[in-house]
Amino acid sequence: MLTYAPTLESTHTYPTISEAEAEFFRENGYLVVHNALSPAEVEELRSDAVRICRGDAGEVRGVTPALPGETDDDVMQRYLCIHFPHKLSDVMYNYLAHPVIVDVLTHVIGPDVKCMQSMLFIKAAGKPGQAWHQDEDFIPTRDRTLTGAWIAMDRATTENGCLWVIPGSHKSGILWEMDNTYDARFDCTKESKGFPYQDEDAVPVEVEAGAIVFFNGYLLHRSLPNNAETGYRRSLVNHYMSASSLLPWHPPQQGEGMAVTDYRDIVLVAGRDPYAYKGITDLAVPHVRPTRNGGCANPALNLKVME
Ligand SMILES: O=C(O)CCC(=O)C(=O)O
Repeated sequence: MLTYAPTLESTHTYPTISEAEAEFFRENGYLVVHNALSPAEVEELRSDAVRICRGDAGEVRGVTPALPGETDDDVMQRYLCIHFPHKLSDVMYNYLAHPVIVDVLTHVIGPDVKCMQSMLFIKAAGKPGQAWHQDEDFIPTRDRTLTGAWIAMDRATTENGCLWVIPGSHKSGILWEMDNTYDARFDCTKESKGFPYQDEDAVPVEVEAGAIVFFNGYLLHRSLPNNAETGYRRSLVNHYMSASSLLPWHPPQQGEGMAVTDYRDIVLVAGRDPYAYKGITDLAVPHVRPTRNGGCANPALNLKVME
C-alpha cells in the first residue's frame, strides 16, 4: 500500500472531515476541503508540473522536450492536460496518498481504496474547459464508488475556469446520454445531454490553492475556459474507487468474460486489496490529452498496448 511520505518540513495541520461533511458529500456529491495542502506542498506540485512539461521527468507521449532557452511559460502553455503523471513522477505518485485524500475517501468510499488515474491540468489563460460530463462515463466502476480528488494548485475562480457542479445530480445513478458538442468553449468533444437540470442549477466551486475538491463519479460537472489575461489554473486530479470492486476499464482479454474484467494498473492507498493475488499490470502510459480531438472521451489512448 502506498503511504504518503512527507518530503517537506511543515508545521501544517492536515484537516480531517466531520461526519456532517461526509453527509454533505453523500447528499450533494461533492465536498471542498480548504487548506488541505500546505503552501510548500502546492509549490512542490507546481515545480514538478514544470519538470513534466519540460520533458525532464521522463517521456510523456505528446510532450516535446523543452529547447534550450525556452522559458517555463513557453512549455506550460503548450499543454492543457497530461494524463497519468503519477506513472513518471515520484512527487505526483506520492500525492496519490495525501493524508487529506485518504481521510476523506475512507469516510465516503470505505476502508479499502485504490487509485487508477491521475491527470495534471495546466489550463493556461485562453485554454478551453471541459463540457458537462460524469466521470463514470469514462471510468466505469461496478459499485458506483468512483470519486475524484481535484487538488487546486492555483486559486480557481469563475474567471480562470474553476469547476462547476450540479449538486445532487449524482443521486439518480443514471449515466446521461452523451452527444457530440461543437461548442468551442470546451475541449471535450462529447457532452452529457438530456438530464433534468439547467445550467442555472450549477454552482461554481471557487477555491484557493491548496484546497481539494472531492466529487462523485456520477456528479454532473464541467469547467469553462480560462478567461483570465495571464496565468494558469493548474490542478492535479486523481481518481479513486473501492478496492473491493472490479474495474472494467479495458476490454476483456482473449477468453475473458466482461463480468470478470478488471483493470489492474492501480495503486492501493488505504486498507487492503482483495484482488492483490492478480498482481499489478503496467498498462497506462503518460500522455498529453489531444486537445479538441476526442482526447477526453477515448480511454483507449491511455493504454500502452495501443502503441
Ligand atoms: O479541471 C477541469 O477543468 C475538469 C476536471 C474534470 O472534469 C474531471 O477531472 O473530471
